Amino acid sequence: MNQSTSNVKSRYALACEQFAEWGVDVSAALKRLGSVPISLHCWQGDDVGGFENAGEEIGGGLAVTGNYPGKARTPDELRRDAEKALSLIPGRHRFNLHASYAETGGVKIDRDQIEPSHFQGWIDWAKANGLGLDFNPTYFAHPKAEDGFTLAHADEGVRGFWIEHGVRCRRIGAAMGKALGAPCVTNVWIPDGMKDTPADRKGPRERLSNSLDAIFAEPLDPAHNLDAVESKLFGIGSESYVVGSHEFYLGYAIKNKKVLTLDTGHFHPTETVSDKISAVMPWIGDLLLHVSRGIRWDSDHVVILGDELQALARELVRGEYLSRTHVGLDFFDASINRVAAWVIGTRAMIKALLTAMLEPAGDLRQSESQGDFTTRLALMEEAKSLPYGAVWDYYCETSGVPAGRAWLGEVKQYEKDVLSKR
Ligand code: RNT
Ligand code: ZN
Repeated sequence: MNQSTSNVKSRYALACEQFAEWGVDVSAALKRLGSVPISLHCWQGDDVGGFENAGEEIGGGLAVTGNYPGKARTPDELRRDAEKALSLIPGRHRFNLHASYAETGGVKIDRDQIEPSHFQGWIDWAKANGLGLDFNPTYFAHPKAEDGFTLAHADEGVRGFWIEHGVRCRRIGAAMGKALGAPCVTNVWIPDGMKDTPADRKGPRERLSNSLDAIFAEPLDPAHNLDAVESKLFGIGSESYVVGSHEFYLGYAIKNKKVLTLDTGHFHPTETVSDKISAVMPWIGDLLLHVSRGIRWDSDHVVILGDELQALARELVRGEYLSRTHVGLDFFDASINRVAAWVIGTRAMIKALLTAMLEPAGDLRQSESQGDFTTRLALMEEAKSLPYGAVWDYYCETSGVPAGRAWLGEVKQYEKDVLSKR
């Protein structure tokens, strides 16, 4: 045992004593933490580019800024990069793909033609790496999405094309889930909306509702595929109206027993997803989170261990919602090393869950139920300086990944050896 390992162990032992004084069982928390997979989004690795080579703009109101060198250009490069990131993240996780990451062997296969076979490379890779897979139809970066409408399009032909895409994506999701022995969450997000004040808000929503019904008509085994629907408040170019708003999808998900997706960047900046969780959970089955970090708008900055992330994790733990929650990430920053972005964001998410699991919940609830808000606030503030770092380092070491800042050296080396040569 080297010096630093024994330091990590002794700091952990001291931390356990300190948490015990607050009535918190650290080893029970670590056991729970290890059972929560995070779904890493593939699109941080290549700026939401995909591999169709259509030369299309990403569109859909999505924007990736930055031109840091080393972006993945092929599925193999993306997989190597993801493997590097995953080797620096404690726990067993999932990988979240978009339809635009199909592998078609150089043949042009349009979105209404894709099949599970085009994702066999991903399935084999996931199996070999002990990962689950999640999936998303891609309703952007395509000529038929250029005017900003897809499933709610007024033209029946365009709508039909995108419905067929959705139908095929569910089958692909089910093939992934079946092959990997855990359900794939297939998440529908569409960009449809209007830049300026619409004359008809109702029509597009009726069309979207009908399109979704058509997509979901085929029964699929929930052990293989779970359908999710993701709302948004506004996007670039859809400032005045988004067809798939929160109220729309909340209603749709409740009525049709679908997974509700809450993206932390998809609400007004004074609204928080942490507050919405206990409000929606009594009415829906499962929840999918797209954990992101909006700065002034839905900017998809890399997730960090800030107040809102911690509040989100606390709500999941306090409400015992984790068994019904699929935690996915959704950010894309091309201004920094992309592998580091994955590592930073995912480690932050796991740290937030750890902190939440180490919360002295009993004491806080007791003071609240006694109306002693002075004690509640005092304890919340004192609990902030408990030794979470010592527990985190121990968790990393016992999970076989670098503790503390040591992972950064590995990413820098990978940048030198691999990324800088692209
Ligand atoms: C867009 C949504 C959506 C996308 C990804 C690429 O605002 O958040 O989830 O970010 O599907
Ligand atoms: Zn999202």
